[in-house]
This record gives sequence, structure tokens and C-alpha cells, in this order.
Amino acid sequence: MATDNLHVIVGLGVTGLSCARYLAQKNVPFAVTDTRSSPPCLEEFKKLFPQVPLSLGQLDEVLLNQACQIIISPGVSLQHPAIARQLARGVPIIGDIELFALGVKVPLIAITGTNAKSTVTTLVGEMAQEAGIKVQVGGNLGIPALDLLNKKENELFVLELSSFQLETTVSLTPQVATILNVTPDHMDRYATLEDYCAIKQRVYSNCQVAVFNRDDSSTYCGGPYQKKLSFTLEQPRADEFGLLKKKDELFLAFEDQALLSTRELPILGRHYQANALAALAVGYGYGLSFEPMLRTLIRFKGLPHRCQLVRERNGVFWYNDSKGTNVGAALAAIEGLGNVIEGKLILIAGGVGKNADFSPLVVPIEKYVKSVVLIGDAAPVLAAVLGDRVEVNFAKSMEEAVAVADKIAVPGDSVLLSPACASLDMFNNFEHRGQVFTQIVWGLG
Ligand code: UMA
Repeated sequence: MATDNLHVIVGLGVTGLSCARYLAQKNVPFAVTDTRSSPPCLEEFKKLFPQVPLSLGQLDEVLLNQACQIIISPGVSLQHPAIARQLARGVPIIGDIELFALGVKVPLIAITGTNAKSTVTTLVGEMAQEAGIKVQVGGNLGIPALDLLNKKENELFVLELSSFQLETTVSLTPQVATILNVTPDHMDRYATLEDYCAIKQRVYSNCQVAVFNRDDSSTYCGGPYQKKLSFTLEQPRADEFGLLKKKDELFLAFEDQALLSTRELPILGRHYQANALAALAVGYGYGLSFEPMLRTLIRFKGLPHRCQLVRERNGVFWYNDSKGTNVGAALAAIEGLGNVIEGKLILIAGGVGKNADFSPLVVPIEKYVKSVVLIGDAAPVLAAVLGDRVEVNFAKSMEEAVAVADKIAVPGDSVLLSPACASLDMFNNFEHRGQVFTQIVWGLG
């Protein structure tokens, strides 16, 4: 039987801890359970809430049975048997973003997509700040959304939302919402790509301005909205941001109005131009004027581990795209860079494959990549998919992968770490993988 008003938080990572802080502030009684015996925020939680019931090592069904509401962390699937049983009993199950949606009182911009959402979220946040707006940026990007609610002087929230977070969110009313792109990811959590797309579509529910990607029909907004904007890498039409060619120069443009030469963007690649256009469309949808947005684009150097130039050494460019944890992200990096560099790419890929279909990589690799160096668990699967379409090398460690790439590259070439896989077989997370790569590349002398 549900105990009066007991909320049970599932998961004690950064999200679980943010939910605990939030409920404590509101004087709502809660308890916590996590399948792990030593979840990441355990020590901090014990310090802050020594009296709060905590049950670790498995999801505690006795506790769950007492819940009037369950607040589930994004990393836990609704299909987890203990959770599915609560769903069947009709217990409301929400996530941190739903709590946020119920508590937020200022406008919100919501950004989702398989790839580039952190970059676009950061860009939009910086554009708003440049326009003089007091803005808080977070969500899947890093700072849990509920922790942003506590900050003073909020005029606008810009949130990156994952499909995991959207699964348990119904009350969000974003001023502007966008799906940047959809390519297969998390296929270990969703039965089909359609399921994954349907979850992403939830971001548009109750939005005022919907921003979609004309080049990716999965991002088209199916629901009601007051205004619609879009972006494309083609020439823009009405209500659209895109690329306009004038003589030999390519411009970011709104409809027929050239805004900024792509030469002024400090980050190379078609994929980044799409990010810049998406950020412009979202910012414009919110009502930002062009000047502060363009100033932001001119100075923004990108986020770490996203197609980040580590160094040039002897005419060879080394790029860290450790955030390329899925096929779509790696594709964007390969095509984005492959299109603009002088020589060829040497690609370092592999890691945890998440049951992905790697076949979409074959054609772009054949076109832009001279040689592939494979690491981690998925190396044999990737090698089988690539067959003899490209030269394939294997490496047992990142050191070995960098050494192999260094031998192959000639001036004009670029070495790209864009694994198309998660990192957990060899590293703590994608940041760690990128740091190790960067360190080794600098160690080349
Ligand atoms: N876990 C368990 N048992 C539990 C609870 C969690 O095994 O009882 C596991 C999960 O399966 C997962 C890991 O612990 O592998 C972390 O899960 P979590 O829900 O506790 O995650 P948090 O630490 O709260 O971090 C989450 C996001 N992580 C996930 O969605 C997996 C972070 O996004 C996000 O920055 C943070 O909330 C703040 O909003 C990371 C991510 O990888 C960067 N996101 C995925 C992506 O971008 O593709 C969706």
C-alpha cells in the first residue's frame, strides 16, 4: 500500500541527488533505491540526508510498493522488471525533467536530437547571454535541470534533453523546441528506431515555436505549434536558415539574407555549419536578434571532445571526437571533416558497440578515409562490416592506435578519433577516452 506522500527516487547518480535536494527543499518525504551497491553520489547523499531511507544493490520492491510516486533516473529503463511492475499497478512514474516542468516559472528552450545537442545547447545559451539575458544552461549536458532552478536571477533556461529524459516527461511547455537530427542510438534500450523517434517527438508537445531540420524528416514536428522554423544545409526557403552561395563564398543565411561567411566560423566542417544554423534558428525563434548571435558564432571554439582540434604536428591535424559515441555522430564527423580537409582521414574507431548497425559508415569511410585503426570490443564487428573497402589496422590500446595512425599519416592528412561506440570497455567515460587520446597525441613530441 502507498504510504502517505512517500516519493521513491530510483537511481543515485547526479540526477537522483538533484531530485533528493529538490524534494527536501519542498519538504516532500522521500526514499532512494539504486541497483548499484555503490552509486556515484552515495557519499554526498549520506552527508546531506543521513536520515533518509536508502536501499542499494537492487531496486527495493518493498520500498517501491509504498511509493505514491516514483522519480526514475534517466539511466534506468521503464522496462526494468521492478519498474514495469509498478507501472502495471498504476503508480505514477516521472523523471527529473517532469519535476522541473512542474516547478519552472520562466521561459524554456528544449533541445534534443541524437547528435550535436550539447554543442547547440551551449551555443544557444551563449547567444542568449550575449544578448544580455540571464540564462541557465543544463540538463543532459551536465548540470541536472533541477539544480538550475535554485540559481538566482533566471530569465531563461536552455535545456539539452535526452530521449531517456523525454520518456518520463509530459508537462514541459517550451517556448522553443527542436529535434536536431535522429539517427539510430541506444538500440539496446529501444525496440525499434520508430520507438526512439516517437520519444524524441515529445519535445514538441506544447511548444510555441518548433524548429526542425529540413534535411532529416524524422525531426519534422507532428504536433501543434504556433510557429515553425527550420534549418538546412541547402539554400534556405521561407522561415528557414540555410547556406547561401555568393560567388565563391558560402554564407549562413536566413531566407535570402546572407548573415555570416562560413569562413568566419572558427570550427571546420559541414556538420558544424548545421549546428550553427540550428542555433541561429532556435535563438531567432526565441526572439534573439542576429548581432549577438553572430558575435557568438564568431568566437565560439567548440566543446571539448567534439571534433576538437588537438594539434597540428608535421602537417598532420589530430582531432578528438571522443563524443562520437554512435554511428550518426561518427558519420557527421567523417563527412564534416572529410569534405573540407586537404588530404585524407585516418580514423580511430571502436569500443562498446551497443548493438549498432555500422553499415552506414562504409560508404563515407571509403570516400574520405585512407586507413582505419580499430580498438575495443567492437573492433571485430567493425572490421567485418568494413571488409576490404578500406585498409584496416587493429590496436590493443589508445597508445598503439595513435602510434599506428602516426605512421600512416602524411602532411595534409587528419587523424580523427571518432569511435562510433561507447567507451566503457577501455575508459571511465567518453571524456576520459578523449583526455587519454589528447595526452598521447601531445606526447608524440
Ligand atoms: N544505473 C544503474 N542502476 C541504477 C541507476 C543507474 O545501473 O539504479 C546506471 C544506468 O544504467 C547508467 C548509469 O547508472 O548506465 C547512470 O545513470 P543515471 O540515470 O544515474 O545517470 P546520471 O548520473 O544521473 O546522469 C544523467 C545522464 N545519464 C544518462 O542518461 C545515462 C547524464 O547524461 C546527464 O548529464 C545527467 O543525468 C544530468 O542530466 C550522460 C549521458 O550519457 C552524459 N546521456 C545519454 C546520451 O547523451 O546519449 C542519454
